[in-house]
Amino acid sequence: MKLKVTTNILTANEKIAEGNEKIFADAGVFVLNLMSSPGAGKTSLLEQTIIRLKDRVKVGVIEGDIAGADDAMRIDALGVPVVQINTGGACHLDANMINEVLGDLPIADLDILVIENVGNLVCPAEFKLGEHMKVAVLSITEGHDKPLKYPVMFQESKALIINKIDLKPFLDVDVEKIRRDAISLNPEITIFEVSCKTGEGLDAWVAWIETLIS
Ligand SMILES: Nc1nc2c(ncn2[C@@H]2O[C@H](COP(=O)(O)OP(=O)(O)OP(=O)(O)O)[C@@H](O)[C@H]2O)c(=O)[nH]1
Ligand SMILES: [Mg+2]
Repeated sequence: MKLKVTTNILTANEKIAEGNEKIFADAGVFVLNLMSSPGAGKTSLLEQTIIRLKDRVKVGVIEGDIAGADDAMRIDALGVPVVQINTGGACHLDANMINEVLGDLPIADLDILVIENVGNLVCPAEFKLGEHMKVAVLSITEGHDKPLKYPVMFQESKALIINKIDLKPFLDVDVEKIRRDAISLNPEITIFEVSCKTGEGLDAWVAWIETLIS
């Protein structure tokens, strides 16, 4: 019975996601769903990406958090359009939450819309929002066992950003194992090692994003 309910929720969500997909196609905007555990660096990556892109590319952002507008304020400070969704407890965004805020963004004027999902390594990967692609961020502070223990996010993502590599000297973490395991789960996944603190690796990530929207 529980499985049936879950299946119905996912089916209902999928229908709304298809509607979002059409809205995004009509607006000509590329949509990226950014996912990770709490604190892996999604907003930091977004800030660094916007700083590098915003002279050439029109970026908009939807922020998803259980509560608060901290992340939206960080993005607003960079002068790009942003809407904050508070899920009020839910551990992920769903397609209906996205549909409800689309009128608050100038989506027809945007080249790329980034949706920062609620910090959670499990649930966000299971809900389609109508995005063109999902991207996972994993901080090396989370440990090298995460891809195999939480496989769905890595299987669903087109790219994996391994963040906080500036902390490598202080940690017993095997970054090569993260790479190997992510590839074993998803042979097509594109992997970037970055530091949002030092800027290392970010130019390659930003160049890759630009190839997707050009
Ligand atoms: N040393 C280091 N710290 C980082 C890096 N990237 C982010 N941080 C720090 O990690 C913390 C969390 O970063 P956020 O960007 O807020 O993480 P988030 O994934 O958006 O967090 P939630 O939205 O709460 O899930 C902050 O204190 C950042 O300054 C990095 O590359 N290196
Ligand atoms: Mg954030």
